[in-house]
Amino acid sequence: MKKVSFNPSRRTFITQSTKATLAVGIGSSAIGSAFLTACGAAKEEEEAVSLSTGFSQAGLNYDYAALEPNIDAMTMEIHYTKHAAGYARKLKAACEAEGVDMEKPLEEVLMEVSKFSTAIRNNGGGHYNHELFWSIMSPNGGGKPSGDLAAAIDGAFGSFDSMAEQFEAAAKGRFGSGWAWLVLDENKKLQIGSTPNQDNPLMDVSDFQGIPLMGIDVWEHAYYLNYQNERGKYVSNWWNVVDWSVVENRYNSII
Ligand code: MN3
Repeated sequence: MKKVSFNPSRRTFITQSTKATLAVGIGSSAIGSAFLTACGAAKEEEEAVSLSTGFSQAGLNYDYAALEPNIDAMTMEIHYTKHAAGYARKLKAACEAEGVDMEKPLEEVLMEVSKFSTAIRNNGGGHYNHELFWSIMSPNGGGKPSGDLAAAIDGAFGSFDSMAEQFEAAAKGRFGSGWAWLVLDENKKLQIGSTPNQDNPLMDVSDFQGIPLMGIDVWEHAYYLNYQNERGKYVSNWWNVVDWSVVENRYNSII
């Protein structure tokens, strides 16, 4: 009988080496470590606080009804007090079970999330993503960014409208549940992409890498009560509540 020797196909090899490359992640880049330093520094310096996401819910800066008609009050209340609160609670439980030091930035845990359980990946991502999401929305939102971020958007995408078009396409095109993002990549270039479930671009397991500046939740729980199946309408209206001053602060703190 002919002996079958182990001979991995090229396809297997490529898959494995791609995974090995991805596992390094944004955390190993210069911008990744600058970002982590800024997250750590935020504990002492109040003005840098927008960059750091702790392990607990920080609270909303506006009422549940404040983003109407773009996002309805009941969606906001259920989203914040049930969905997001659940991620925060389960993240803490998982960190306690796995001995994760909750004194260090959550961002650092996410950048090496491949070392931890699926519970930390799902709930750590869920908690981080929602905290960012609440912080970049405001009843006084809308309009366009200004300053360096506006110039960077023009440079990377040609115009604000072209950026918005690409961002909407990423949000509408994400199959199933997930998020669309505007990030700074390891070369400090703006990029748009999306991630499934509660993954995010900080995670070493994500194939879309970067420092999140802005993200939109496209899980059905984020819009279904008001928009039903019309994710596209929700995404288009979402621009009315984006607080560009916060997104600009994130950009200016990292760049
Ligand atoms: Mn959500």
